[in-house]
Amino acid sequence: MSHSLRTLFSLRPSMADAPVASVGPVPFKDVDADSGSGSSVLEQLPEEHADLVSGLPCAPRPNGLSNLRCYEGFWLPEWSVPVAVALQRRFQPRRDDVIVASFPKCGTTWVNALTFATMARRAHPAAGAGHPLLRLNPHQCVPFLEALFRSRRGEAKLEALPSPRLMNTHMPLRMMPPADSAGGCKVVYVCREPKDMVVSLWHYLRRLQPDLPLADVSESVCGGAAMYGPVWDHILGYWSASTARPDSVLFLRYEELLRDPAKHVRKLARFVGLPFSGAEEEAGVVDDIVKLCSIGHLKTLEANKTGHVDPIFPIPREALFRKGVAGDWVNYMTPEMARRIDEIVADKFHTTGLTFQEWLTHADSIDL
Ligand code: PAP
Repeated sequence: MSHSLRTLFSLRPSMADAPVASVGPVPFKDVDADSGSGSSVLEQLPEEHADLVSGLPCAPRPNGLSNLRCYEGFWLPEWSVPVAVALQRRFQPRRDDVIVASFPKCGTTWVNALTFATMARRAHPAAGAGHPLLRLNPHQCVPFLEALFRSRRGEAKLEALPSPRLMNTHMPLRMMPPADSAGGCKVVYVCREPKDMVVSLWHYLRRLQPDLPLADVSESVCGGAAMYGPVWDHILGYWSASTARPDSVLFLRYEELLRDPAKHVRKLARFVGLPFSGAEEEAGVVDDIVKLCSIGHLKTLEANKTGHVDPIFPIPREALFRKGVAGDWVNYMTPEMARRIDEIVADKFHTTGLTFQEWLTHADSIDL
């Protein structure tokens, strides 16, 4: 078994008998007194990592965005190389932790919301007027591992969180800690058709650089040197883990979620060990969760219309909620751009059983 597959899956003996809490994860912002007041990440780069970072291959990026460095085969923002090291060395998942993992722009915000609403439904009924997702952005409910591992203080906050913890990461599977220091936990990975991911990423980055050409974003993704890329290796790491250990890694696809969100919420609930009861089904709890987390609903909420994604990434939160459809690439990509991505996808995935074929043939954007 590779390092990546050994990662995350062995039970830490001390956690094996930990009681299973039933109230679900707490909304992170409610217990994090200073969330939102974060300072510059670059100021917090630990001294001891300066040599490591400066010795890695570099892909400079314009407009004040952090340079990318290639660490263990993945292009990470410079500031997050020490974060990856810290995660590998010190992150100790608990048996009842759930981690939402994704490549950026593949449905993270949605799956954070759905997983939070599903796991926290006993403490916070989805139809309730006081639901945390009505006053907080999904990223405020589910802490970002990379942000926490920027500092020892952040690590301590994570350690202090009551179980079960729900967290989010864009890190590739191989940046998770090795088996001998890791507790067992569950990972919910969401993947998206790469052309739609590229178009979504382009729209997002244009908030920082309005004249950014789509061709530049597409090229960097194809060449591998995109944030957290190569995207194919990111997807394949989690895909292989999900086929080897389906009880530990749930592999979701954004397009399938769009097609039948209720079916996937049920799947998610079973996966995290909280299947819907007959009474909940009758009461329409699944539909309540789907409605609460729908892009149409989330977009209207003040918490998602105001504020910024991250203190060091000054993009407004409302940019997290754009169209939310499959097939939007046809509205922006040239045939050559699309063909190039399709060819790489075919080459990288043809032996894996993972296919995006059903989405390659769509001529129009599908409003689901
Ligand atoms: P992140 O990696 O920065 O957190 P992420 O949430 O993964 O971003 O991706 C944003 C995409 O998910 C956007 O896609 P688009 O640009 O193609 O429209 C966004 O619209 C979509 N999205 C966000 N929330 C939802 C939702 N509730 N339902 C469906 N799609 C959503």
